Amino acid sequence: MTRLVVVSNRVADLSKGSQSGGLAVAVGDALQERGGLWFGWDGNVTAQSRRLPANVHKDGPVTTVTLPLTQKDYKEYYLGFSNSMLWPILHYRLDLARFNKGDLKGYRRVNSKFADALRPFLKPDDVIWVHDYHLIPLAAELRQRGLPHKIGFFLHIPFPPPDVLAAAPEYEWLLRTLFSYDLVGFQTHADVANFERHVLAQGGEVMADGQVTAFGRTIMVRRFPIGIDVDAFAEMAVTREAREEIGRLKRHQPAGSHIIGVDRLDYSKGLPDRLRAFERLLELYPENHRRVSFLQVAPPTREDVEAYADIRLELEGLAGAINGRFGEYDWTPLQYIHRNVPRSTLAALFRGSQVGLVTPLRDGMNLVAKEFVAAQDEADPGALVLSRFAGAAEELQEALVVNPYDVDEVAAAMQTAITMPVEERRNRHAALLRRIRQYDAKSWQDDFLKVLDAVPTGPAA
Ligand code: ADQ
Repeated sequence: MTRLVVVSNRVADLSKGSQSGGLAVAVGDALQERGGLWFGWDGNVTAQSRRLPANVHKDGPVTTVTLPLTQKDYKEYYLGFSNSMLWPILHYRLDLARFNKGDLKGYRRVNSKFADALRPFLKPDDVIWVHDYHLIPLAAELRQRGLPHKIGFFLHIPFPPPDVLAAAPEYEWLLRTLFSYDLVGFQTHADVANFERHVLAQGGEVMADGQVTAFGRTIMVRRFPIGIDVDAFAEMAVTREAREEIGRLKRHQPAGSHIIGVDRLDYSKGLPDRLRAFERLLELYPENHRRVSFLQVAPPTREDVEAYADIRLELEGLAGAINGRFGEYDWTPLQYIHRNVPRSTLAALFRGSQVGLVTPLRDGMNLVAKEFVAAQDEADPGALVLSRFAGAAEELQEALVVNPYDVDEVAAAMQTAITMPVEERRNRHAALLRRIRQYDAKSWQDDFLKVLDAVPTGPAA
């Protein structure tokens, strides 16, 4: 089997095992199995502008190679083009996108630096798997250096239609660079369909078997909905420590039903609308007073980007207003935690809650929805309220699927979830559990790598 090289903006700590989520679980297994190399930013920002040597760390069959970013790279590539331009545009938030020519230069510069730094570590037969919006032009940079490797790309976040993405500066260049890959993977059918619209608008061709031709090159394009390690997450929810956590939750918040939300504090996650929907629940269905409590865990993220500071203030204001209006000396309707929480605690909190509230305005997939399902007690499961704009809604149709912008609809779905008979909860949960098992983290990475291994490499664009 050929060696796997994973490239992503950040490199996860594989030694943390089940404590790490997302990408670490999903690609960690493949790296361990095939042997491989994980390359990316080490998370440090240096004052020096001269290039520092990469840190190389070998742990069994896996080598990690990481680099710091300079202040300028951090500002332009990371905070600027990646997170103040691409992230909002790819989440359909043109109103929040901030364009700056210097940022675009920085984005190109860091992709070029990554290609230079990665090159000496590559062996002729390596298969390269690049992740996410920070690194869209990386394959084009590698091809410019004459590298003939098989290269796949997976986009973890949504891919919007031409009318939206065309607002990105150098939009055609960005699209063209995707054609330097051999395989491009998206989370959903909707994302693949959007990509095909771009291709047709460029005069390209879309074939029935997933092959797509444009800019003189044919590549494979497919959906690979990312999943979780269901058993590992479920196990975390039933340990002795987890049972104690659930006991504590119930003692401190003895209300009858617990609603839980867990998201990075990102404007794409729809948190202000979610809090307003909870307020509507208390207005429209007063029987929930003293009986329902809502815990929102929202750790800080990208606080150096302006739009993120704004949402924090908005959320704190809303949380205070709701508790001020409805709270009693012995009932706090809403708890808001602005911190990271160990994943084992999250698993316990999911299991101890009757309603999982996952209402992003836009999300590539949303793994929290799948984790909530995995953590439930099959005999007495909680119900999932899920935004139709989360990629997960394509698969998780047995959830209560809602429009997150319509706070009355979300409040009504919460009420349905709170009052749902156990039989219906069991049926819905069994169907959801089947779905998340059908295509889990392992199937996702196996499937992507199987398709990447099988695609022919075309001539470099
Ligand atoms: P994210 O936007 O980060 O990921 P998500 O898929 O929900 O969103 O994954 C978040 C992960 O972080 C989950 O595993 C969750 O348990 C964990 N987490 C959240 N809050 C936490 C807290 N307070 N403490 C500890 N852990 C916490 C991006 C895309 C998604 C896509 C994933 C994977 O935006 O759409 O599903 O990548 O492709």
